[in-house]
Order: sequence, then C-alpha cells, then structure tokens
Amino acid sequence: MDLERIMNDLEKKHPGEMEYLQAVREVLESLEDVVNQNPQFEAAGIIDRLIEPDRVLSFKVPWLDDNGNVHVNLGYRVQFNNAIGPYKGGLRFHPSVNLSILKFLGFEQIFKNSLTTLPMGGGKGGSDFDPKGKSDKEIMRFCQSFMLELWKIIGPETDVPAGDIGVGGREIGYMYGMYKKLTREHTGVLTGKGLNWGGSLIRPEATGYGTVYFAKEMLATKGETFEGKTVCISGFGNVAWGAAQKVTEFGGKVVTISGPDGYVYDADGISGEKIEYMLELRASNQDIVQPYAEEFPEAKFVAGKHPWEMKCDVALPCATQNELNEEDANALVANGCMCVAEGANMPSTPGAVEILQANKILFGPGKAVNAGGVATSGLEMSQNAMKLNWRSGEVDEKLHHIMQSIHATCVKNGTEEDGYVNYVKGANIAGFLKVANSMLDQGIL
Ligand code: NDP
Ligand code: 2IT
Repeated sequence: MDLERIMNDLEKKHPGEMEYLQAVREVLESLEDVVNQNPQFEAAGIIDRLIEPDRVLSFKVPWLDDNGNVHVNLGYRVQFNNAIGPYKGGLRFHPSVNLSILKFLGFEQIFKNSLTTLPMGGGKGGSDFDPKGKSDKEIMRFCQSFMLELWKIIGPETDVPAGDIGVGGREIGYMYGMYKKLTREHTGVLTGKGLNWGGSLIRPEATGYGTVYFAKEMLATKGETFEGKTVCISGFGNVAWGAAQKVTEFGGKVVTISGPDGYVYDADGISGEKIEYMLELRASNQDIVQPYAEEFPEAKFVAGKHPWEMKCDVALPCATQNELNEEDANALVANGCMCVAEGANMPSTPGAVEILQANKILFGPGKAVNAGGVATSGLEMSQNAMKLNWRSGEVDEKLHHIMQSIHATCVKNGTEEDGYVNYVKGANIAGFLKVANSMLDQGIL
C-alpha cells in the first residue's frame, strides 16, 4: 500500500479538511501490513473505495427564532459505508461543525460499528447550529426543519441517526415527531429515543458506562482495578456523566470535569448529587462548568486550561476532538498516569498518542473505548425490530459483554512483540477486516 500516494490524492481532492485527513491517515498507518499481506484488497481497490463516503447530503436549514427573525444553518448527512449494515451514526449540532469534522466522524464510525459485533455501517451528520442559549421552541423549530430534508435519505433499514454533541433525548424527540408525521410510520429510524416511544434503557448512560468497562479491562491487563484510583474526566455532557457514575461505582474518585471555559478540580470527588448537578449544568443555557465551583465551594475552577495538568491514575477525555495535545500528554506521563481511554472521538492529537504509546501507557482509542454508545443503539434497533423491551440489567449485561469482546479483539490484533498492547492498531485492523471482507464479497460498487 502506498500510503503517501493515497494521502496526497485525498488531500488534493479535499484540501484543508484537516480532521478528515488526520483520521484517514491514522487508520491507514495501522493497516499497511494487513493490506500488503492481502493483495486481494488492493486488487479490488478496497482502500480507495473505503476512504471516500458513499454520498454526502448537504442542505439548508431555515428556522424562525422567538422574535420572528429568520436564520439559515447548514445541515449534512454523510453516508460513509454500508457493507455490514445500514448507515449508523450520530448527529452533531455545534457551531464548529463542517464537512471535514463530519467526514472524520463518519469514517471512524465504520470501524467502531464493525467492532461492536452488530450489523451497522458508518455514517454521521449534523449542523453548524449552536444550541447554546436557544429556547425550547427554537430547538423544536430547528429540529423540525432539519428533519424536513433529512427524512428523504434515512430509514430503519437504510440509515439510522442518533445523538452526539448537542443532540440528546429532547432533540431526537422533535426530529422523530417530524419524521413520523412525514412518513406516517412509527419505526426505529432514530436511536436514543424516549423510553415511552421505542427507546432502550441504559442508552443515555451507555457511552460513559462502556468507556469505563473498557478501561477496566485495560487496567486488568496490568493486574489493576479502579478501586482507589484518581480519575480525570473532561467534558460534562452525556459521556462524561455516565463515565463519572461508573468510575464512582467501581471505587474510583473522579476529580475533574471540564467545559469550553476551563476545568473544575474537586479533591473530594465528583460523585452522587454532584454528578446529577453536571446534568443540570449541561442542560442550562450557559454551557459552562464554572458554576460548579460556586455550588460546591470545596471545588476549584481553573479558567481556560485542560484538566490533564492534574495528577491522576486514569484520564478519560470525554469532550471533543483534539482536546489532549502533546503538552497534555507529557504532563500525564510526568504525573504517573497509567491509562488514557478516549470517551470522545479522536480527543488526542497524533503527537499526544505517540507520546503516550512511546511511554508504554495503556492507550485506548475512541473507536474502541466509546463504542458502547452505538452498540447500545444497535441493541435499541434489535428491540424495535422485535417490538419488545429488555430490562435495564439485560441491556447493561449485553453492553458489558460487547465491551469485553472489543477489548479482547484489540488485544488479539494489537499485541506487539514486547507484549505492549497497541490498541490503536488492534482496533483499526479488526474493524477494517470485517468491512473489507464484506466489500470483497459484495463486488465493486
Ligand atoms: P455533549 O454535547 O453532551 O457534551 C460535549 C461536551 O464537550 C460539552 O461539555 C461541550 O461543551 C464540550 N465541547 C464541545 N465542543 C467543544 C470544543 N470545541 N471545545 C471544548 N469543549 C467542547 O456531547 P457528548 O457527551 O454526547 O459527546 C462528547 C464526545 O463523545 C464527542 O466527541 C462525541 O462525538 C463522543 N461520543 C458521543 C457518544 C454519544 O452517545 N453521545 C457516543 C460516542 C462518542 P460546549 O457544547 O459548550 O462546547
Ligand atoms: O460517536 C458515536 O458513536 C455516537 N455519537 C453514537 C452513534 C449512535 O448511532 O448511537
């Protein structure tokens, strides 16, 4: 495989799409040996076909604010690959959203979904709409307008969107309502639905729980557990919330959360009512973490910084892409951190990953670590198809089992000669092989 030729061609076609090019390079670097050992992949142009999305829908989303002013946002759906199942992946509403970010997320989703063992292809979508400060009615009107375009290309057997940054149960509800009205069908077309109308128990907690289940397996390879460990978490959204709950349950102490304004350090541990307060903070229209330090005076707010400068045993980045850089990685290493598990998608920069791996720190990439969210979406699809609901214990047990199996797959495919588990390589190779072999079976299209 000629990696530089592939990357140069891709860059020429999509100049400046930084996040997309970063994600493709990271995956292809892990695949060089596997592709070279399997000439049938090159003969069928698997890599060239895999790195371009099947299609991208881009549309405008006009909506009215509460004062009657018209706004126009951009909306997208990237359908990346459906070799192993319908396109599946979240919708992100955030002002930073652009095609590069959605293509990086859709590309990662292919391998993540493959690792879950469930039949789901890869896709992603969203809008540059900023939910911050919007009223409930404005959110509703925006979601309805977004779905007026999106419904044309999605369906329970075609493409099944879900939540991501800025899209939770409320937004899924408004979008689902409009989809149902347009199609006159009550189907499992979205996941992350409300419990009364087709949602699955444990889905809200699943990404955070799955992240901690995966990190628990990583620690176990060193004979360690979460008991008594100090844990730094970034973000204070869906993923951070579930992760904080599970770490606490496993006997660890969460000492940080973070937002775009900085981070909060709470030496007493962020547990119980404090975790619930995180949810309130996130739901507030301010979207900052500083008020936590006012509500719980034992905590300290540090403006404009990342939490990775604090001493911890385990770091769980759960906010957004490229939020843990080389300086942060060096600080974690210097402070004796033993495990970094990515709850967010691609939160560590390539330079940071290199530093963590060179220092033989346990490093779990997002596509393996945070796969519990989409895996539980897959379980929601199964329940919808059967028109049955599983109890929370049943869903949680399946989630736990899936995370253990993804971990075992990473160990199998990523263990290096010196015994160090390269989880990046393991996840990329295992995720890729299933998709590539399926593409081979299905012909060139
Ligand atoms: P939320 O919207 O609930 O929380 C995201 C958090 O990150 C917020 O604190 C948000 O603050 C912050 N954030 C977003 N963009 C930036 C930025 N550019 N700089 C600094 N902070 C930022 O989202 P989720 O918890 O759902 O998602 C968090 C991460 O986990 C994302 O990478 C997502 O792709 C990933 N993920 C989510 C899954 C899910 O099921 N929800 C599944 C798997 C992965 P603010 O919005 O104010 O900027
Ligand atoms: O990044 C992700 O895996 C998600 N945002 C969840 C996607 C899903 O379809 O549940």
